[in-house]
Amino acid sequence: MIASTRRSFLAAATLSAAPLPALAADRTDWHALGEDVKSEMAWAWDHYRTKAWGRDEIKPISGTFSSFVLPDRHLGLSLIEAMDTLWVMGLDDRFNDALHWVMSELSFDIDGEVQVFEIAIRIVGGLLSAHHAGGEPKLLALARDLTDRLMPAFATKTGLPYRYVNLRSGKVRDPQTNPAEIGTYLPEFGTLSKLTGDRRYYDAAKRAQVALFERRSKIGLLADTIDAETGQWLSRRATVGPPSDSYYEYLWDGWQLFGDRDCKRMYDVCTAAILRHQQDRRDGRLWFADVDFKTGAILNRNQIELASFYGGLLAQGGAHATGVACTMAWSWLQDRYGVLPEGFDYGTDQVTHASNKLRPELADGAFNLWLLDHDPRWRAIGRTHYLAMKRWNRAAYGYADLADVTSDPKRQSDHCPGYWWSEQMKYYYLLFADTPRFDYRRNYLSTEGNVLLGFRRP
Ligand code: IFL
Repeated sequence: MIASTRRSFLAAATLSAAPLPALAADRTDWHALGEDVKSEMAWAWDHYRTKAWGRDEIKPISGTFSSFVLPDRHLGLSLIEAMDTLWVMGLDDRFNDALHWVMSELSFDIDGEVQVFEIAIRIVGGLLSAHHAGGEPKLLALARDLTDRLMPAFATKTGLPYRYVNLRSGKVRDPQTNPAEIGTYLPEFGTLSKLTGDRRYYDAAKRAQVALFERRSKIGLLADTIDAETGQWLSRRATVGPPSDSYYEYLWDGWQLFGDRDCKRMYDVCTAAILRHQQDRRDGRLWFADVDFKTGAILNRNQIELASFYGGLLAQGGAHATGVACTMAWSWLQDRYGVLPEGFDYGTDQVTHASNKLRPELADGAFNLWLLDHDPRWRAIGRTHYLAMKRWNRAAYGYADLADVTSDPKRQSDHCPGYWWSEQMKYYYLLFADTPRFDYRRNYLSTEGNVLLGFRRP
């Protein structure tokens, strides 16, 4: 429970999405703000419990639900994604309630095709982080069973995985893939290998990363579409945004989490090429342009919101000043629109996609920077992100996507993505609350915000 004076500060702050004056940063009661995040999580969870229990995603305006993983079945996606966030916030009864559902209801013996990347980062990662939080062995067994069902996708000549696999038959589909869907497995699969003693998961995930790295151009860049069967590139666009973003993140993470020197070398080579060919300054702000992966020629200056995590990664990887500059450019854009649009072209100064799918990336970047240097501006950026979300995205039964961040008022749409439960609510809380349940010096959060290292059980 937070004191009423704190409540009134928070209520007043939610009235405006404009950046708060610098002075307010000094006066913010961060602990109270952390408690506010926790109470919003509990409020949204209780609506999910009533309206969409065991379903993939709640529709927060209508109080109905939608599936994500399979067209006609639910795997409790939001529930699994929420578990370690509930735990780190100390919402233990709700965590145990979710655990009970997972133990009694969840099974992956389904004749249905899933997207390997999404399942790995969200469900394998969600089960592993819940296991890290609560220690329940069945969570590890479920994560292993699910990963075993994904493994046929990695059995290619090239080592580059297919995008889809049938959970029961192992039938694979769609070799036309991209860096993120090739190389975003090592932390989850490697953790599984560590916990089970079975190397196959680590090896498959790393082989995919290496197979892509070996296909970099002479100037060290990767394009964004490739055929997993032939290993031939199908495009020439190099980007740090989707669908390449988390490939780079997981190279660094392989080093951070497992001390894998190959991962560090691959990260360093890729990053040196990106810094050399993609940095582009405009009006004093630093962006990363999309370029031709063979020549480095700029193709476009369109920025996808998902790339706003990148400054945090650069700083983690040692390019601190560049990471700060990159994050500050996205913070400027956040201040301009209140909420980041999905697409913005800094060349034309125009919004290219006006929606925002309740995205966590800028909060992710700010949190990673905070872990590194504790500069108060990262907390301030996280606070702006959180208060704007409270103002614009809060609906009757939870938090909703925005259809248009440029309209006044901003228009909501009836969907809450599963990652909301795993990502920004956790980043905000960790950023503000200074909780003893988390080791702020030695930790690891996956691309989906799943904590695979750093929880401290009371
Ligand atoms: O699933 C989320 C994760 O952060 C990711 N890509 C996009 C999602 C959030 O925007 O890697």
